[in-house]
Amino acid sequence: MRASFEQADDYVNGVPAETGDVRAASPFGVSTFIQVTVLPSSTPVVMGVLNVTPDSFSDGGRYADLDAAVAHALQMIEEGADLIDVGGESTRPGADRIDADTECARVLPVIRELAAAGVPMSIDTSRARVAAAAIEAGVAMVNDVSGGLADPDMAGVVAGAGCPWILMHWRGHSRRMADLAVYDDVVKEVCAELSERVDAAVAGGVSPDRLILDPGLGFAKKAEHTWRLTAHLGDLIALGHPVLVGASRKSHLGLLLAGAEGQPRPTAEREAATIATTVLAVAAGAWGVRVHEVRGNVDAIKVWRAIEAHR
Ligand code: PMM
Repeated sequence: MRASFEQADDYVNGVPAETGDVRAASPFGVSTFIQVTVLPSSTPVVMGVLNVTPDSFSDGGRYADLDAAVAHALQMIEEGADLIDVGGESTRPGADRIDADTECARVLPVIRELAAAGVPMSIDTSRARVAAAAIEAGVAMVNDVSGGLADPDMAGVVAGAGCPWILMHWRGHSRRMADLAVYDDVVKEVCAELSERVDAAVAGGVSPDRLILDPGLGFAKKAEHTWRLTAHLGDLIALGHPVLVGASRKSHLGLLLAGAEGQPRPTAEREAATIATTVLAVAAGAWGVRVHEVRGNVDAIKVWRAIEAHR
């Protein structure tokens, strides 16, 4: 298991690199030992998805049991994941919301066990109360698919903790996001809307060097929007923050790989396509990728790095 990131003395996406083990300075406890906002550009972050939900689109129900969830997280770390993104609420299109207590009951036992094992984690939540409890239990980063829009208290929690915050592009909860996939120029609008989220986060007391941006592929986006954002990732990176890409197994890949009768390729069979998106994202300058199947993506990044090292 990788205990901390490599020393860095260069710049990533225009952000000055910081170094070192932050255990001593951490307000969260011993499991918070990674300095995750800034990294050498040669080391893209691989975030392994751990959905502790009964209904996520690709792995719903598989890791709802504590032992299965912990074992899967440890396996992803073994395969080379840099951190585990623990989520307790499905954000698949059309999903109903659950309450904060249910979300906490799903994620906290898993987080506590993984923290005890020294596993670096983020919490995938758009609720401030869940984020605060997860930080207390040992996560190092907040992954907020709403970019701070869903809960006005999120900025305060993140500012208080001083932890990194992933601001994903989002226009509304799962039930209504299909209706919100309307753009004149998706790249410009996503960049503008994310810039507003950065401004709001900073106004809420969060340091800009703690912010990571994410285009929110598939969230209030049709396949054509997702492809266009992927093709123009550089515009998002030019905003000056590390950029995370979550293309893993998403529906644009299922549609691209549809069978002769138009039926989307099943989620578990979208792995090769996911790996292609990973390579192209890191080659375009992405800070990291969020994936379900770690090994193949880590291998692909190693191939990319080997080629880069020989330029
Ligand atoms: N996608 C999902 C959930 N959380 N977080 C970020 N930052 N970016 C994403 O693209 C993203 C996310 C939906 O996928 P899942 O249901 O497989 O977790």
